[in-house]
Amino acid sequence: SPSKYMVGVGRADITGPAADVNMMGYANPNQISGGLHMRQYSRAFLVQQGGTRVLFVNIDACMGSLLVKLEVLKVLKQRYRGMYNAGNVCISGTHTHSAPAGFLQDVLFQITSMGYVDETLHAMVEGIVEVSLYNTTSLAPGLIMMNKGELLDTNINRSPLAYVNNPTHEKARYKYDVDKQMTLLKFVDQHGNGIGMINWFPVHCTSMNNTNTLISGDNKGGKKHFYDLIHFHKIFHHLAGYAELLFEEAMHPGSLPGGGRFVAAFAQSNEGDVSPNTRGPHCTDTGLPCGNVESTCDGKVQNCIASGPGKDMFESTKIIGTNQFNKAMELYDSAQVFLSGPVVPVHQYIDMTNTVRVNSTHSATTCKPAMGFSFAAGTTDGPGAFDFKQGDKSGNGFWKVVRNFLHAPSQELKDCHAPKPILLATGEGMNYPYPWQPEVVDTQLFRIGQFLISAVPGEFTTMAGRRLAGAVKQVGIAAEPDVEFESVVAGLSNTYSDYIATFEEYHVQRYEGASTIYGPQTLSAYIQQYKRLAHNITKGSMLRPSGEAHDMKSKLMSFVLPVIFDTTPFGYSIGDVIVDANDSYTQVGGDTVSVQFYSGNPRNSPTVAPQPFCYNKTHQPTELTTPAISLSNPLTPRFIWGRSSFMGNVRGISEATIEWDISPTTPPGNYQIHHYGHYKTAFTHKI
Ligand SMILES: *[C@@H]1O[C@H](CO)[C@@H](O)[C@H](O)[C@H]1NC(C)=O
Ligand SMILES: *[C@@H]1O[C@H](CO)[C@@H](O)[C@H](O)[C@H]1NC(C)=O
Ligand SMILES: *[C@@H]1O[C@H](CO)[C@@H](O)[C@H](O)[C@H]1NC(C)=O
Ligand SMILES: *[C@@H]1O[C@H](CO)[C@@H](O)[C@H](O)[C@H]1NC(C)=O
Ligand SMILES: *[C@@H]1O[C@H](CO)[C@@H](O)[C@H](O)[C@H]1NC(C)=O
Ligand SMILES: *[C@H]1O[C@@H](CO)[C@H](O)[C@@H](O)[C@@H]1NC(C)=O
Repeated sequence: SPSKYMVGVGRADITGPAADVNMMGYANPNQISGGLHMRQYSRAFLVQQGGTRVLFVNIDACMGSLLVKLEVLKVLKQRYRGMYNAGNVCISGTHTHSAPAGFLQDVLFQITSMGYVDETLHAMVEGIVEVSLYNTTSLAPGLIMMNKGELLDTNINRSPLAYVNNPTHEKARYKYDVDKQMTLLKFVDQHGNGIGMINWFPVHCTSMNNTNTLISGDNKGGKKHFYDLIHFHKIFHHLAGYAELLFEEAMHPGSLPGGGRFVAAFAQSNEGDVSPNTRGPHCTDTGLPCGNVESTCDGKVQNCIASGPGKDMFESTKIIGTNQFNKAMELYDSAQVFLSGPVVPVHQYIDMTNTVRVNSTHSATTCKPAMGFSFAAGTTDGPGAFDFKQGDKSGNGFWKVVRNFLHAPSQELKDCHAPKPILLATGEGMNYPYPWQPEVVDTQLFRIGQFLISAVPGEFTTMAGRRLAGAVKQVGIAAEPDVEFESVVAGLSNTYSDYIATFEEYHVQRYEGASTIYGPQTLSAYIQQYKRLAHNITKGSMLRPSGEAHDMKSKLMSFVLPVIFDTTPFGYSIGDVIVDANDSYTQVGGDTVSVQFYSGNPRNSPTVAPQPFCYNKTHQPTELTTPAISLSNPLTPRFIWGRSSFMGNVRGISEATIEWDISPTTPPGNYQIHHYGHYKTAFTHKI
């Protein structure tokens, strides 16, 4: 019989700086934000039973971050005394690679963003804490249902040659070398009306590649223009967008992006070795596959790039997002299994450089953090910039010299990480100006009835995630044999500590193994720890005391320049049109309207939408932020920010281009394109 829970859902805008800031994920120094494709949101799900609550927050960001979590907790602890702590709050990232960087506190993750970026952090923290959900009064009785199903043609393994090194008997238990299962929770109020949906499905949000500079949620969170008319779900005939916004719009036809009451989150799982680029890696020059262990073409990684299934990254994003949307809607509609049982969170900060018990006969030790040479090769979703290759177990002489200049790893560290050749000894002597990678991480497990959520501080590969979820489930079943436990991995939660590959995959030293930072026993350590958490959750056993999170906020440095001032060429004012729209456009040809204005830097108004809107001209908008036409058609325009010339750059001239794709479903009419923003004056520096 279903348990009645107190439930609540909420959503808030967390969009970061849409100009001048490096994007997080590909570590490509040239991928700097220059406009807005779709805003970023946080989506929160709160479940309470008795006096115990768990809060799961899914954010359209590259990952959860300890810095963000600590800042959020500072606010929540003060506002809602005693209700929230590190244990019952989980913040998990969708893993989009098209959102601004600068919200992590470790040096390695700040290199391409030139330090931490206060604007990114601020937008994220404000957005998360402002969700009007956290007070007890905003909870209402409700029920939660669960469903799961197989989603094909949406993910592939990007390191199959590491996966095959796993034990044969273990591989034999699985049909695929990536997980195809989507697991979904449906939230309904006491009248049975749907209020929210969250699902976990493993796939990198790297459909948009490392050339994209518009902020976007990628295949899970974002929303793109469609050129074609697509038939979707029964309640909706033609709508455009990607998974989260698509779902929310389907539940509230005609609502603005981020406007409807229904909250739909597409969360990340064990996606470490999982790519959405289903055509697989090919050489960009010859078109031939480059599936060798090094993922190279003519010895170089730069030309070996995975793409697909669409003709370009926009279409691929659309297809992968739509597949997830369709499967989620099907599972949502047919969900019948109710969650039943207690709500229990458990959490520990643990020092990952401690000894682990591998099995009943062996113990081993995890290592201080270090990155292998193959880490710098990048992946076939986004190759690195230098001459590093994947599967490198010996390293390269020149870079060893460069590395020794930073810090030469000790023999002890080398032995601990073997067979990984160490490129960056991040955990040893690299403490300047503050630690390069974390030693203490969040480990966390939520129980909602028979549903177990292992919130993990990094990117588990397919097999690593299967082992962890399986181990946690076994502990549950041993304690309560009558309960049909369901066990999911919530990837990229709370702290970010790179990848977690299996012991066997580690020995192949592709990107994921090279980025498994605590050495070959990293996964064993996590399995040991999450089993302990599961024992606590099912049997109430006490855990041994553990570490404390390191809060670096006061030490963080930033080298991102502020906006100095905004100006225009002589004779023009901010807001003037540079290139106007044409007199008319046609629906059939899929015309794109393009209008350009002199504008201000969008960083002047981080929390105000520089989002453009298209207005129906005969309908006077009463409120500037309310578009007069429904956005359920593919009408969401793109905002592209740029500076035209070198002189423009020096003098702070911003050009805002608004592009709006007309589709066959766009109603004929007269439209106006409005663009809103803020500028900083040269003399008073007022915004
Ligand atoms: C939470 O709710 C209580 C009771 O309605 C109210 O007094 C309090 O101001 C609220 N706190 C916040 C931070 O909204
Ligand atoms: C990114 O995708 C575009 C197509 O949308 C393609 O032209 C380009 O080569 C890709 N670049 C990389 C580095 O993947
Ligand atoms: C324990 O792990 C070690 C090292 O991986 C292995 O050699 C040994 O066979 C394992 N023992 C058992 C009982 O599984
Ligand atoms: C708009 O007009 C310009 C200049 O005449 C032309 O180059 C462009 O193709 C037109 N765009 C559309 C979508 O018709
Ligand atoms: C524009 O607004 C007018 C007045 O509200 C309405 O009659 C007309 O149908 C609208 N046109 C479109 C294309 O939405
Ligand atoms: C988990 O179990 C409950 C119930 O026995 C205890 O109250 C908690 O203290 C315990 N958690 C830890 C971290 O040991």
